[in-house]
Amino acid sequence: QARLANNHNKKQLNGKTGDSDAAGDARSKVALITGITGQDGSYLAEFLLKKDYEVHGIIRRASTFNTTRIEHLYADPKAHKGGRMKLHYGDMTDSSSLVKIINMVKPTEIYNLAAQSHVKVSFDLSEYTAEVDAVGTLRILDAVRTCGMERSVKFYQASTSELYGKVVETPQNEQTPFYPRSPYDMFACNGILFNHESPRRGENFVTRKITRSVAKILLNQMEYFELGNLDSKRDWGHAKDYVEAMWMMLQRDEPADYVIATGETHSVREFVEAAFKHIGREIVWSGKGIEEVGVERNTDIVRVRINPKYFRPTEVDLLQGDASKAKRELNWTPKVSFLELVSDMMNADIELMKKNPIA
Ligand code: NDP
Ligand code: GDR
Repeated sequence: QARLANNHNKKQLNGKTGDSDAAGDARSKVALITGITGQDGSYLAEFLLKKDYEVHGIIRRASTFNTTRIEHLYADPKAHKGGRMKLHYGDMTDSSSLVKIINMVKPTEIYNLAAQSHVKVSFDLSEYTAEVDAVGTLRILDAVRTCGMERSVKFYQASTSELYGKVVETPQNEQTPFYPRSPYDMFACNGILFNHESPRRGENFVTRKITRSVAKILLNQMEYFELGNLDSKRDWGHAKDYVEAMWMMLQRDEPADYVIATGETHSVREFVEAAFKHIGREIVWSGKGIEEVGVERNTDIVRVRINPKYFRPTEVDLLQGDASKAKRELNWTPKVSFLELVSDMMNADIELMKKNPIA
């Protein structure tokens, strides 16, 4: 069976995979997603299942349910059973679990999305973050090699626009300094994804924090909320658009790194304003530095305050991506605009807070 799977994998790589809609081959494709319970993992699983993939995901043991974002993908959500999605316990810090899972699943494509992904937390948990995000990636690559699958697997790495750090040039593209190199001689792509958000975004990232809070304000469940740096600028896209780009990268004949971004940049302040505008209210800013507040026009009620505890030891001030290579080579363009993203997240959080005011 293993030999068959291997032959089949080789066929996949030798077959027609040059364009971004290899739908004819998709039925025999097997994807392994690390981080399947996260924002991107859940959208990607959904996307690949629609393309008829057999989808496997690695989940880690937690004391509370961590499968909320993918529950709807089970054939029988109540019993957590059935369908073409299969979950396996593992951890990015545990090599043997990774080897066992890869050996058993025999994936044709691996999407490595697992990470301690919160930037502020990475300063507090630096060693653990490096273990999971950096050494974890190494463990996956080594596990592929240990299983003798480096010639048959296509590998997607969730890379990040954070790598650009301090502004050297804008917009940032694949040529902007930092040059990842792989000693693994395999089909491996870095998706250098700029910030992407959705109603499934973790609650402590700034966009979701804002949309949750503004929804609560609308429903009179909260009077004001606190933020850190209002002036940092991000290139925010929709996660649904971005997982499609991940898949497109692995359908090419040759591996390459791609920036995935909208090309637009907006400040945290603008995001706040747009979220309030969505509920028909206007925010005006007054005061300076940590004294600055966001006041609701015509009411004089303070809705946003600054709390220095949300400042970062070092801040990335401005991110704006240039995804023209992805447009050229993958024919990828984002479909969801900034204001549509804000609306999508606002509508979802208003619904959520109506149903469950303590969410
Ligand atoms: P999330 O934080 O929503 O999801 C992270 C996933 O990784 C979760 O499934 C989490 O599991 C899992 N995970 C964390 N630690 C481990 C571990 N030790 N072993 C196994 N699994 C683990 O991130 P996103 O979905 O937003 O992002 C996906 C990837 O893309 C991440 O690597 C992120 O750093 C990167 N990225 C994200 C961007 C964005 O704007 N969203 C931009 C650029 C890069 P659990 O549910 O149990 O916590
Ligand atoms: P980021 O996302 O650090 O860009 O990392 P986040 O939403 O956490 O911060 C964006 C900007 O908002 C400012 N900010 C606040 N941030 C949070 N979380 N909470 C606040 O209260 C707050 N107030 C202001 C931050 O200072 C920052 O400038 C995300 C993650 O998905 C990473 O995994 C990924 O690598 C990068 O995007 C690209």
